[in-house]
Amino acid sequence: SLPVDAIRSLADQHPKPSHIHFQYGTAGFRTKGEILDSVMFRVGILAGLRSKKLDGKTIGVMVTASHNPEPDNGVKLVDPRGEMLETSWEAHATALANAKNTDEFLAALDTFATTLKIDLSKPAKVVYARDTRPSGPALVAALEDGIAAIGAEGRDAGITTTPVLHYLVRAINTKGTKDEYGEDSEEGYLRKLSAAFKKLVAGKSVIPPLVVDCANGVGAKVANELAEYLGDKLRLIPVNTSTTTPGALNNACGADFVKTQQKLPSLPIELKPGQRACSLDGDADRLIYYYLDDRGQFHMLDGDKIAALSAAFIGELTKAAGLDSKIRVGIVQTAYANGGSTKYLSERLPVKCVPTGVKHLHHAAEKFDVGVYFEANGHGTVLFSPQSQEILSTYQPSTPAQSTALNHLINFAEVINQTVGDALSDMLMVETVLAHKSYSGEEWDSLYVDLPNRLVKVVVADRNVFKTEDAERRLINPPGIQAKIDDLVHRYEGGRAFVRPSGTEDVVRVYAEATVRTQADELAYRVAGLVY
Ligand code: 16G
Ligand code: ZN
Repeated sequence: SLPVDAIRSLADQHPKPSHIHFQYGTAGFRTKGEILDSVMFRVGILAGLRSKKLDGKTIGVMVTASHNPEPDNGVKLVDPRGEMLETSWEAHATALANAKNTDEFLAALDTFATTLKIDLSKPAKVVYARDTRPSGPALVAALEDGIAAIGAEGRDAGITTTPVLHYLVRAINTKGTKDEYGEDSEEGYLRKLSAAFKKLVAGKSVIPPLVVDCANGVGAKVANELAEYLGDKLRLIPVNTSTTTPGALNNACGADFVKTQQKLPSLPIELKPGQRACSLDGDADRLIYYYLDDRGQFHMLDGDKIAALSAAFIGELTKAAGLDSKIRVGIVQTAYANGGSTKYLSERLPVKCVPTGVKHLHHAAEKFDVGVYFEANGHGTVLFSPQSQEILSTYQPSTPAQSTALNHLINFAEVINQTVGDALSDMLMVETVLAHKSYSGEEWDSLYVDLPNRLVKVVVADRNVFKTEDAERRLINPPGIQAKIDDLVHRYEGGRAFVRPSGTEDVVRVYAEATVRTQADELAYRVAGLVY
């Protein structure tokens, strides 16, 4: 049965603020850090219960608010394979977080454990980490109270990136099995990635140094460590690494800033023409590249460009290895993918469009033998199915060229963090492809031309009335609006637009693209006018 007394006495120390409704959304619970204490405590208990439900497998908990402002914080659960929490548990998390007081919370827990048939006598293990936000330590303390209250064993992974935490969860749960993912430590992660990368670029000419904007967040710590492991193979220049300067996190820098502002972040050094640089977001699970051309003009290489670069390369490798009939490479995008990228990719490989949010992309990518998924915002990874991993490890190449390609594929699968989007791992993937193709940023950029686009947000009375279909590309409610959007879109050359409710903010988002910049802007504002 539930350790009611232990839970009660600790729960009383973490009362829920009365006026607030919490919701486990696409990125877990996320709001101002100062109101999250009760949520953290309850998530600690929930993580313990999830672990018990899954026979004592280790569950992950990440305390972060990613690219959001410094005063924000958040928490999300990670399932045993290093993936996002199973969707059906999101509602349970929301319900538990909103129980009014300790009595209601205990009653909710009891019903929950009974309905889900959780065997409370099972052991429970939770591994947790946090980013660099000032509200982090107190929130982790509340989380630890929850973990202790349910009698789970906690492991503190300290301050690290979201993708490292995902990696750890998978590594811990596969330890000693044939699917062992890697050593279950941050050093293990760094060793795994850097070793694979070094093999991938062995014999390639010297790679020019890479500026890495760390958003003044936790990525700075891991990027600095990675730089040591990489040494001369790839000289990283981590910048925006001020993790203790108040207000610096994600401020005028980082992947979200670059993507949404479509301009250079503030950097302490000047980029030379053609020099490539990249930005991580506040928890290092998103990556955006860019460079300035000879005229000083800014060029962004976003998640779509990363998908195009890497998917095409993996496709070429499978062909060169003689495996293209056995290993089917596919791409997963969302409605935000630039029309230019979708055209480029669908001429080469199967492309699937799914609703926004990592879990949708991840699950769709699992359906391919090798699934490449990226959101335009720079979050993405590559998944190798168990069958394709098996093929890679048993295949007998018949020529030296096939053998080389096979080895590259094997190392590619190692350099990529397959649990979740990982800025640093994706960066090594990009650098690998650039080195193999001898591409500059400009050559990479010219794979296809981005259509000019505009994203605007509209504050509406109730975003929940906005319902979409066809992977968020069409609006079915409120009635009548989609027909008007269609009407507008037809009037613009290369026009495309869609409206969707945000899953993280109380707004509706409007995206539009067209062949000409001014037209994309105009289309976006006119569509916004329809929903306002
Ligand atoms: C969350 C999602 C991200 C998505 C974004 C969209 C995860 C881990 N993160 O940050 O993938 O792009 O939400 O936000 O799923 P929106 O619904 O407010 O547009
Ligand atoms: Zn993030």
